[in-house]
Parts: sequence; structure tokens; C-alpha cells
Amino acid sequence: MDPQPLSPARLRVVPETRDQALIAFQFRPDEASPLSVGCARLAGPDGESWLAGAVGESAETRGAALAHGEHYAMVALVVDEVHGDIETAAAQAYERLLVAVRPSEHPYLLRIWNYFPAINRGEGDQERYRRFCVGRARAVDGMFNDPPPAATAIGADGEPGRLQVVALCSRTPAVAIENPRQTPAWQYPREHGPVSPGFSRGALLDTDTDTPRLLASGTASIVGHVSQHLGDCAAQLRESLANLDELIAQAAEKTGKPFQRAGCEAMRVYLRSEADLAAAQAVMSGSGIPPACITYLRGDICRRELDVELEGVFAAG
Ligand code: 3EB
Repeated sequence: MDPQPLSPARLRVVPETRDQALIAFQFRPDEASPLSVGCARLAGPDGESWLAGAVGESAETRGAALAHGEHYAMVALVVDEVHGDIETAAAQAYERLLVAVRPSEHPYLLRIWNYFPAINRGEGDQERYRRFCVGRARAVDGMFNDPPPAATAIGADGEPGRLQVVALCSRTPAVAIENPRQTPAWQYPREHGPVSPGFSRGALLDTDTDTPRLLASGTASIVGHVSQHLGDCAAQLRESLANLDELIAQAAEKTGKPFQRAGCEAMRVYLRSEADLAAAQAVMSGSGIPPACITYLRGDICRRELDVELEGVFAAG
């Protein structure tokens, strides 16, 4: 049987800036652009394009961008944070997101990126990441949690003021996956915060085609619900890759297609400290992930004791 050609309307990610991208992430600072990730780039490509065929309609202003394709759509928002109140900013961002997405032809949220500065500031339940989780949980509807999207939540550079939320939306739901080595985030015990974070470990897209994709959420050095290898970034990165392997194995099992590390189309590695860059690159160089697709960004992991997190897109084959 001849392989089916890649349906151009389905998802493909390239680690570069392209015209006609549904989502054109930039790893270059630009406060005005909702698609410029607010984390300094340490190494690797300075753009990441999510391609999904012809973009029928798109708009970008200071503070919001949207693009509609055939199967997929994108909404990006920047919400001003007033008086350091990240909980209210999160609730506003997610209310706006749902208002834009639910009545549209692409009502399903598959993958969300959240960036805001000083994510670990504040103690205990006052920590800004935990307040963010409370605001997000307050704003979302039942559909959001059934199942929740794959997600990233990372601390951006600078002082509080800008909450950035980027969402990939679709006509049809994704297949959510969990990691058997990790407690689902929505079952985290109380010690991790007053509300459980709303995300799935990964999402499988285009499972009705010959070209499914695995979107791995922010993947860190956590086994069960417990952070591992504190103070050792390289060991944390190896543990994160072990977690990634579980997601890849889940993807292969659920689709019946051969997913592997080498099928990575784009990866982001977030490092709390630029000083860990060389160690991280050394671990990644032996990982089987194509080095040319990896961007290293300086970002704060939402658990303050962790130094590294990764995320990526994988094609079968
Ligand atoms: C963890 O497993 C790491 O709150 O949306 C990863 C991805 C993490 C997304 C989120 C949090 C989120 O707990 C943290």
C-alpha cells in the first residue's frame, strides 16, 4: 500500500520561522507580540512554526492574536497583570480564551502554553504559580477538564505585568494521555497547592490519519508526584527524558504507530539557570533527539526545587 500523503491541513511543526504558520512562535523578545515567548533564548532555533495547511483568517494586535485553519485554530492572549494579582489575570485570560473558543468551529483546547514572570515568588499557597492555578480553575468550564489540555506553565523573564497564554484549538478532541510513572496532575495531593493544576501529560492529534502527532506537555523530573534529583540539573534532565519515553510509549500503544525520540520535530528545554546550559546540551546530545530541533530557553519551572523542564512534538515513523 502506498503511504498516504501528509494531509496538509494536519499538524506539522518545524523549528524555524515560516510564512503561513498557524502558530508562529518567536523566541525573540517582543513585548508587543502575543507569540513572542517571554523567556530569553540560550541556544537553538529562534522560531517554531506550527503548520496546519492554509490559514483562512488571522489577526494580530497588541495583546491578542488568532488564526483559523481547517482543522486547527490558534488563540494567543496577553493579559495585563494589575497590582501583582496573577490569580485575577489568570481568570481573565481563561475567561477570554473560552469566550473566543467555545462558540467557534474549533471549540476543543488541545495544548496551552502559559508564561508569566516571577512564577515562584510568594510562600506556600501564596506562591504565584499556585495563585495562577486557582484563577485558572475558577475560570474554566467542565469541558476544560474532560480531559484537560496538554500544557506548559513557565516563569518568564522580568517583573510581573504580562501573562501570556497561547492555545491550540481544534474541531475534534485530542486523545489525552497520562504517564504511568507520574500521578495525574489533577490528583496531586494538597501539599502541591490548593487546587490541582489542570493539564494532561500529553495529547495525541490526528489519530485518524497516517501522520499522528504526540504533543508532550511540560515534562519534568517528577516520579509519582515527588520531585527528583534536587540540585542536579543533568540528572533531572535524564529523569525528564525517562518520563518523555513513557509518553512516547503511550503514543505508540494508543496509535499502533512507531513513535520514538528521533521523531521529534521541535523541542523546548527550559533551564532555570543559564549556567546549566552546557550540562543540558551534553545530556541532550546523547538523547537521540535531533539537536537541530532543540531550543534552550531560560525559564523558571513551576516547582521551585526543579531546574529543568522539556516539551516537544513527535511524529510517528
Ligand atoms: C508538574 O508535572 C510540572 O500548571 O499547566 C507542567 C505542565 C507543570 C503544565 C500547568 C504544570 C503545568 O507538576 C508542572
